[in-house]
Amino acid sequence: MTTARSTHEAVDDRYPSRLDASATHDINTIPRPDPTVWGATPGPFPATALAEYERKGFHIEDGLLTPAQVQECWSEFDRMTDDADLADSGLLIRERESGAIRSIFRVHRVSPVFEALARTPRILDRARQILGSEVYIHQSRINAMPGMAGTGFYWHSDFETWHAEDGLPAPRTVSLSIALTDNFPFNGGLMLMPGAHRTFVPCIGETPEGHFHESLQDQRVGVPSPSAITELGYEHGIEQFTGAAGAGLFFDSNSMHASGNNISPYPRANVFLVFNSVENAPREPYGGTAPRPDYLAERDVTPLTPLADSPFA
Ligand code: 6CS
Ligand code: FE
Repeated sequence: MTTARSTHEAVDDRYPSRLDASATHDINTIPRPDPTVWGATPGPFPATALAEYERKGFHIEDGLLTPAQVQECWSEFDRMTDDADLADSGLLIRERESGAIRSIFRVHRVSPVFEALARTPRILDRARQILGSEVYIHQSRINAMPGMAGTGFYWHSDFETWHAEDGLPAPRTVSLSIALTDNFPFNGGLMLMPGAHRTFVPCIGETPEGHFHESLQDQRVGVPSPSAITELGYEHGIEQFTGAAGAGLFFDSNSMHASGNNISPYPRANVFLVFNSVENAPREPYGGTAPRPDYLAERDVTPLTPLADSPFA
């Protein structure tokens, strides 16, 4: 599909988005042309889990990490929040109102603990099984969602942003969110529409240069229309990722997901590891803006190598 864009040349794009507001009259959702599970690579997921992932676009593994392994991650997160170098690195995103830490990006590079987690064979092999290839980390982050002051993330598809602003050609990307605190319905637990990953929702509105400076706190562009969200919500319903600390959610990059504000006293901190296929390396951003910084979208697609003596084995 060749898409006329407001200020840059037409490109061949199977997932057109960030379209002219003038096009609103004929914006339709697009049936996903790509698979959810790529090929038939053997791996740790049993067939039932893989079938659920294929059908719903996500799969939850309770107890993916033991309490001791969660504690190791939590202590590392705690250390990072007090790390002066990190504070000045640009990798910390703070809440607009409270100034509390909202996210820390690129944890797989700045922390040996989270690098080990990403290279843990039983986790790495699950990503390879879904994506059918060698994988690398496109993006990693800890979303902190502090108690009383944590603000959520409105409905969106991560792939829509990673396609338009980072240049990922296809949704051959899987995110793993691991709960570092208990995730409840009332402390910002992530919500997903089961099956909506098979629909791509073009978004209206051209991407401002440097959009990430505000989108990581409050995303306004690259957000589906209320009518598209309503249609998908009634078609697919909504499920929520809740569970004890240590639970892991594997979700497709085009899953429609959101999380509410956290007005409870209980923090909801999750680490996110975004595995991308080495066959899906970033190209020029399809939305026509300059590529985002590498802490949001790695450009080095060297495959991850398994860490045999990982503390998370
Ligand atoms: O822009 C991004 O890459 C980030 N934005 C959201 C709302 N989710 C994915 C990702 O962390
Ligand atoms: Fe997201």
